[in-house]
Amino acid sequence: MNILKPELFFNNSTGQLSGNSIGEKTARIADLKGIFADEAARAALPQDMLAYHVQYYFPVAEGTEGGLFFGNTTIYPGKVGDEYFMTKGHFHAKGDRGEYYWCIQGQGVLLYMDRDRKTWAKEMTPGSLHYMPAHVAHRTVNVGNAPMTFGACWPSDAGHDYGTILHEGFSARLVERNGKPALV
Ligand code: M6P
Ligand code: ZN
Repeated sequence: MNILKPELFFNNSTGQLSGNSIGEKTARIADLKGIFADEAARAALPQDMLAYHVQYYFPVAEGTEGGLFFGNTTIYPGKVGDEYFMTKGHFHAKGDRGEYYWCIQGQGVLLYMDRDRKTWAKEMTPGSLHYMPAHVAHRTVNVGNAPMTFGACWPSDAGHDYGTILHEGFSARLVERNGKPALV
């Protein structure tokens, strides 16, 4: 019997995935309409500017019960007006599914919001580990001046509900005040 070679690699220092079946998606400024408070500032930025990049590994089809998905997200440093670059943020389409995030590089903040719109925030710093409970929306923000990368692991049937956040937003935002991140 042969010991097989791994077909998938995770770089522990950069968080990058490599292998045959890695998917990629990007979010450019053009894709983030309605996400930031200052729409005029967003519209004034180069629309092809990269805000964040995601790599993912889906070993089973999306929606399959019982599997796990794995990925990373790199948010580039930048601001729309005074609001830091961040992910769209989402609840899970199957709301009772949780998720793990862990910070690999850079300085970030994880925003959580429950169904009652109660929002709280956690610092993300290399090595920090974050559990997102079911029914809690999550969004990540790069508050540093270098790329911020975090890993993620979530159930293959969780799905993404972006609509709720797009229409109702989070009840708090991360902006720069006197050169420092502030939750407003
Ligand atoms: C993490 C995971 C992904 C998610 C990505 C970007 O890698 O939670 O499921 O797609 O972050 O976040 P969003 O989908 O909110 O833009
Ligand atoms: Zn999620």
